[in-house]
Amino acid sequence: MSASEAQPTPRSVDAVVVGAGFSGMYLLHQLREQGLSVVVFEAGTDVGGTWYWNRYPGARVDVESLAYSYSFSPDLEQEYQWEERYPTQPEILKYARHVADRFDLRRDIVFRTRVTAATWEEDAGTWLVRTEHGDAVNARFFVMATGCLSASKMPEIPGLESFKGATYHTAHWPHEGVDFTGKRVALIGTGSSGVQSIPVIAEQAADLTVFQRTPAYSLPARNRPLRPDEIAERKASYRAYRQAQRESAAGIPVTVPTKSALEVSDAERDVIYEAAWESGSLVNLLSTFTDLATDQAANDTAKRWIHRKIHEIVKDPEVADDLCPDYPVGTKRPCLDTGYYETWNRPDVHLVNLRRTPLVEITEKGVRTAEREYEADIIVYATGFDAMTGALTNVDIRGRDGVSLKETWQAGPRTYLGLGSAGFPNMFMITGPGSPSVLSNMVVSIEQHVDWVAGVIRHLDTEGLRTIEATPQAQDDWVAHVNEIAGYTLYPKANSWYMGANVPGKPRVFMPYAGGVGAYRKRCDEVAAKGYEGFALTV
Ligand code: NA7
Repeated sequence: MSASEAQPTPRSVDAVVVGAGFSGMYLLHQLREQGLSVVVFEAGTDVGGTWYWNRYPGARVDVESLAYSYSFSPDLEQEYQWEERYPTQPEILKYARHVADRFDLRRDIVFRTRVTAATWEEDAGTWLVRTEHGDAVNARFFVMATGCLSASKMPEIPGLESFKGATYHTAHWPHEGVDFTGKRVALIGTGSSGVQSIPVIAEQAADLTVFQRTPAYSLPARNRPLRPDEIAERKASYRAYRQAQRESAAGIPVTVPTKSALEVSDAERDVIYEAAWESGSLVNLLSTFTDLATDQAANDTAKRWIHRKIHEIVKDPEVADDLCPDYPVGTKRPCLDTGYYETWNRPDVHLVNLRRTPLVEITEKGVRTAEREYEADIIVYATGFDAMTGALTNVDIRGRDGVSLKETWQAGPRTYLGLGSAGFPNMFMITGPGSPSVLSNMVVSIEQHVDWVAGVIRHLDTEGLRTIEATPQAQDDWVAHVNEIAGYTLYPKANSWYMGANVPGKPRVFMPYAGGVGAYRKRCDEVAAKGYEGFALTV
């Protein structure tokens, strides 16, 4: 069945899933294997989620392909041939499509369809889910598999509509691509999307001006084709590797550090940082010492070292200064790049530091700062997402007594384990706020959540139970625990999207769980083993 073929929407199913990214695809497969009827609604015309939408030039994953892939099917693992160490967006999308075909997923996915509302109907004990096309489906279970970075965000700048040239957001890139040849390009935003696309756009454009509010820490990816021997070796040891992923802190096994950054000599530290820089692995960099995430002085050593590196590569000292972040390393999402810092040595690439000269407005002709107007033919917005909660609160979700999820979360998201929220029975979130999610290899966290949700549904059905819902007490305790763990770290020191700081008016709350994937999984397993402790189950 082709992705675009219209499919009839059933009126009543066991489970409605929102989103056909890596979460929704695996959830569909798992629940179907358990004999449930499932419908997945997907706004795009095909599977892939993040990797369907984010087609900007240079888009790549920052986790290695042999680790950033499903583990649920050993056959899939053995059959699939990854080509690059850090695959491009088209390669990952190809993988998602392959999985959809191989497990015949598309027949239960309704494409080009956004879910607009979901209401818990107390008497029926089901969710009524509505779509933009007016379909209404009843389901015992409602799962938001909408991803952490899917509600894209345009900046709050006056005059957005007045620009007469072409405008693109990195998260809504045209499928046919964009030809920058001979164009003057303005690009706003220097998170991962900006950092990855800037070198590629610079190659093509006549001239590129980048408007930077906050610089990123970026590590050269040192991407390369995978060697046959390393693929064979991983395939021969996949089971053990997957287990190590599940037990690790970030879903990527690394050598666990044993030393503080402050207990080694400057020379020894330099050698260790240089090796991490050369390795092209973010997790290696962040795992160099025990205390980078928790101790300011320790983190300062990494910060100074990276600043030095930036100054070594970027020839203009003023530009290099502007590219040096002042927040602790790792407290905003670090980036993985190909030729990012080198690009600043090009004569046709210019940096505007918005901290010095703020952005005032978008004009007919381009971008105006407090200092001057920059004319452009194309504006690229690499301005990110209303992360972690945006996609959840964009749907009008109403739980018991018509209570709205959006209103309930006005002061910040409140969940138990990032899986459920009190007042919203039989509703689950895959990698919701309060779970490791964006601090981890997403595929590992997605699989863990999907397995857990599939397990709880199996439990309910086996025991003849009808509903499950987080208790307010368990939720309060979990929120306190998430905050307590974040409080031990330096994360709250940066204005990051982890903190909701990139969205004006969004409460400043550290949203992901920083306790590590392994420890978190253990906690979820214990909760299940104790009969879903902290959840109320009813017949
Ligand atoms: P990010 O990481 O949220 O980056 C967005 C960038 O856009 C960031 O540099 C922002 O600066 C900047 N931004 C946002 N709004 C504005 C306004 N109004 N003016 C100027 N600059 C602005 O999103 P990405 O798409 O790059 O990456 C998202 C994740 O995808 C990434 O972390 C990886 O996990 C993969 P700010 O930092 O807010 O000052």
